[in-house]
Amino acid sequence: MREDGLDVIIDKIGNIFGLTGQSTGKNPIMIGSHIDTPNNAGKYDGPYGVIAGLEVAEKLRNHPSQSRRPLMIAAFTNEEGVRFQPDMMGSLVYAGGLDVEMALNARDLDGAILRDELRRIGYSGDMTPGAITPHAFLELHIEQGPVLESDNIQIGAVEALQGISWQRITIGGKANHAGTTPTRLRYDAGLAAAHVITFLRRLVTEYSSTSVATVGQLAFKPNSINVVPSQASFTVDLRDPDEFRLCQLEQALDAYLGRLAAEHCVIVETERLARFKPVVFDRGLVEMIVDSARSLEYSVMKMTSGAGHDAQMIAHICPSAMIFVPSRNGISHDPAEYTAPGQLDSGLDVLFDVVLKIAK
Ligand code: HGY
Ligand code: MN
Ligand code: MN
Repeated sequence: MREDGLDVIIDKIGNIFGLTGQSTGKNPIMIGSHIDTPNNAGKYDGPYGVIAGLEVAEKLRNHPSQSRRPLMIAAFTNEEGVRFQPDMMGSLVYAGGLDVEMALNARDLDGAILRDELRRIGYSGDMTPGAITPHAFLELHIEQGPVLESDNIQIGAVEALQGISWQRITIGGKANHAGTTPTRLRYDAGLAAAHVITFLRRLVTEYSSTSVATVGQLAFKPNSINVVPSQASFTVDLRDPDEFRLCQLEQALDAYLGRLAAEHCVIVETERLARFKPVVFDRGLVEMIVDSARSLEYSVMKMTSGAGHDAQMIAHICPSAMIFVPSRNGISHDPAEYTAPGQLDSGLDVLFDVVLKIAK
């Protein structure tokens, strides 16, 4: 950002912003995404939207109709929420959905505190999160799913984003010898966890085709080959585009955990890690994206995002929308994540055209 001559400011949660042309004194058009990833993931999810912002700033700098609005390129902190929860943390704090001091107290599984880690890497900034209200927010992002590729569509005009519920479940059983303990005398936390995982798949399969459930992280204690697990700690990620259905999934899981505790004589504790309602993006911006794609002769479709994004948070403080480009084989959050250069360019073309429209 500095090499491109942007004024760089860092806020208290480590969000990185590059500003141009703020002399007009108007609220900026914000373009951005995130530069963090899950462990062992791809290289497009996030960085594509930030680098595209730099490209737009570059193209606008030399553009005859110099943007009549400042640009604010954003790289939000900890969008993935893999190390510190909740996810979309930087944009959530920026949008006023989470107190910055509370967020800075987040701890990772090794006990490291976010506040100290930001200081250690030199991104504990001074700017108050939310101090600059964007005029509009656009996030260019890979789809991370199979829809655009399978429908052979070049651009996604994202009109909505599904709700997300994250929790950590800790099941307490009783450690005992793997050889001498008869089955009927076991309080096996590992077995109980396995029941929850298969219950969740049954739940979403039987309940609704739009619901998904994921247990992505699981750890046993004492985690020894010859000891019945005394503890199983795992995460549950529930999603659905409809808030009512998402609540029903959460309640069904809660009721199941109550029955499980009784039947297996184990202790079940839950900790909420993140909870975001579905979001509908700004209709006017979505139509602009459709019009720009069509005028650039790209095929385009409106769609709902299955993944969480920073736009989900910034939508609470200004008109926001997203532009998707296809993901090869619908793969993401994996090193196999890939989008071809021509596809990346088409997304940038549409983003630039929409920014010009908004600036006018
Ligand atoms: O979990 C998500 O959907 C996003 O990638 N953080
Ligand atoms: Mn992302
Ligand atoms: Mn991601």
